[in-house]
Amino acid sequence: MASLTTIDFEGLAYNTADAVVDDQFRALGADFNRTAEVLRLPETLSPLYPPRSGSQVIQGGAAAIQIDAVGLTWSRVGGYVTGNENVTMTAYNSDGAVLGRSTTGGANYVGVGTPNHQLEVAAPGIAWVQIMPSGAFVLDDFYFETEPFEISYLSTNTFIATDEIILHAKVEGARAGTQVLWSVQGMDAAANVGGFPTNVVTTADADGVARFGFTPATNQSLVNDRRTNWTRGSRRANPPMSFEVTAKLTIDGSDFAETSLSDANLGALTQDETDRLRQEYFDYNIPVPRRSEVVASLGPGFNRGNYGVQLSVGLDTRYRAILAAYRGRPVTVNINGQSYRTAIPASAPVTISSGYRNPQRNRAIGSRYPDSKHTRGRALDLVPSLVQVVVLVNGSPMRVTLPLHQVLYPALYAAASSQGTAIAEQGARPVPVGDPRENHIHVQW
Ligand SMILES: [Ca+2]
Ligand SMILES: [Ca+2]
Ligand SMILES: [Zn+2]
Repeated sequence: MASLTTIDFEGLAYNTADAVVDDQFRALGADFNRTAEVLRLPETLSPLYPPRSGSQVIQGGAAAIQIDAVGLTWSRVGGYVTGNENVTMTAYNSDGAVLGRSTTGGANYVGVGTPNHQLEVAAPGIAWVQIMPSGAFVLDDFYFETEPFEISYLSTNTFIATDEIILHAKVEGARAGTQVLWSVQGMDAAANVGGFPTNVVTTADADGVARFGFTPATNQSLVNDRRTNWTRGSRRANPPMSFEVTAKLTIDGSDFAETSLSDANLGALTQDETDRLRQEYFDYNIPVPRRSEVVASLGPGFNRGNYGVQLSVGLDTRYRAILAAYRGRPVTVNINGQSYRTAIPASAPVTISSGYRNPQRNRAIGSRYPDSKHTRGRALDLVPSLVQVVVLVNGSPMRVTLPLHQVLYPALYAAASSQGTAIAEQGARPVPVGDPRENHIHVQW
């Protein structure tokens, strides 16, 4: 948040060797350089150059007064000047480019003008100002408005526990003693987990950038929480883990500014749907798919998971290939002890009872195998529906229903075997193909 700071130069020594303004206001965010002598009424300051506040002002020494922004740049800077000639304040950015100038327009001490002429420059990114000439002028009530202290992401704002999350904060006038302290707080699904980084000290680099990275999974409390509380099975999508990150800027050990991610114009640091799904694989301690392997839901049959996204290694193309191999397949039907050749009709339905299942859903339906091919998008459970065919019996057409276990399941098993490893199952238990207990064909690849 922007805040206005005014320095009135009261209370400074005025007649000793210390009567020079230099680093006294660094912790407030302004570093005076090239020396500025403190003058005080009536001892050292002429009444022709009256203070704007109190009894003290500063005066340029051998060179122009230069004042550097410390910690944060300024959006507005100014002060009140009385001189015996024109005085100019020039504002620069950190690259030394001129951002603006403000001048008094000529001598303004008592008797020739109006003392305490306000100089001000407002511009984004002011890193320092210079007030010239260095001769007979005094300055009082120097003020500046700091720009917001901001955090930015280097990486994206979604993640899983093993990703390093990297944040930046820009510090101005960086030098020894200018540090940024970072703290992380778990939110949403991570709200009850402690042990995240607290007041981790970073020092700005030569560009003034303080860099902080943390990897959630290095917090063993989080790993324990995920592996304990998020592997019990669920028929609903997991809520996201989110983090609030706070950065505290200190100057010479004093707190100067503080900001949080929630103050920034960034999306919250929170898991999107793809990463909530990927997080489950970490939680179950099985290989985590890449983001590029997560695709939009293929629909209710193919996606028996809890999310609008899923894994699919050819679930739809394999299903279509199995269907094509099943339909039209020659089969034999037994009528009154006599065998007749016929085929699976071209419209014979095959239902997908289960395709992709995310690990939590897989656990919720009772699977003991988190790394089942269903959680990898590499398995389908298929169920044939009853169909009728017309068979010529003694020259007369006869409508017969193809027997489920005797004809349809073996045909579907054979068709599925063309696309992967097929198993006839009763629930999760393998049974022989054609066994009356089978209730689906599981096929995986
Ligand atoms: Ca200084
Ligand atoms: Ca003053
Ligand atoms: Zn299966």
